Amino acid sequence: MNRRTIVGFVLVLVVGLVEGYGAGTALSGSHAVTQSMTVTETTAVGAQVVPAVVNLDVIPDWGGATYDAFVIPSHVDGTLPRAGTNSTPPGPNDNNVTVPAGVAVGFVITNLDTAVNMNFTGTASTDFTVYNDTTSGYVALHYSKGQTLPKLPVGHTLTIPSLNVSIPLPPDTVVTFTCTFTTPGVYEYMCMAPCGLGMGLTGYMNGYVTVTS
Ligand SMILES: [Cu+2]
Repeated sequence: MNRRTIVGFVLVLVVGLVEGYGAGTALSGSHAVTQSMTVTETTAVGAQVVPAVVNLDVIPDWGGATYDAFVIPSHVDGTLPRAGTNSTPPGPNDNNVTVPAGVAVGFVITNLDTAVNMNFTGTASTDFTVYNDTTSGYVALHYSKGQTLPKLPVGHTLTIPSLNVSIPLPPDTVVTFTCTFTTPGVYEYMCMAPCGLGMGLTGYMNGYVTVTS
């Protein structure tokens, strides 16, 4: 198992548990996450909601020096990113994802960048877990919504401004959190850390989540 598989598996379990105690929006049929991302899905058991999982890598210098980028793992194929080729979001970029509304979507962000670009301060906008890649294995640190984050060194963030969600991405970690999009639409996500020329650039450190009904 690679680390994404392990964390993805853990996340599915966590999401399943959380959802089991949640509002319990029942699903019937499939709700596959689309756009060629790596998806981990399970079959529904009883009335439990099947979680969807979004995998994104943060790759340093993906499009040249300091053009760091969020990339769907299946698009890491050696070709140049299709970034900045469109001005109308969401556009044909390599980091747009589509998820269903009303379902707890698990995000598994693998930050392959070892750079530290800022200290993340404030409070946790939502529950999240940081899996630190250490010489003795992965060490999980869980943060709860509202918890103070005193100067956490990060390379990037995954921020969805319209939902007031901002997740710090420390260097060389896998970070997981869940998000339920209740309203269909297009949501911009971005990195708020000053990480270079990819910051704020669509297809690099910006992307879009399309939420379908
Ligand atoms: Cu960044």
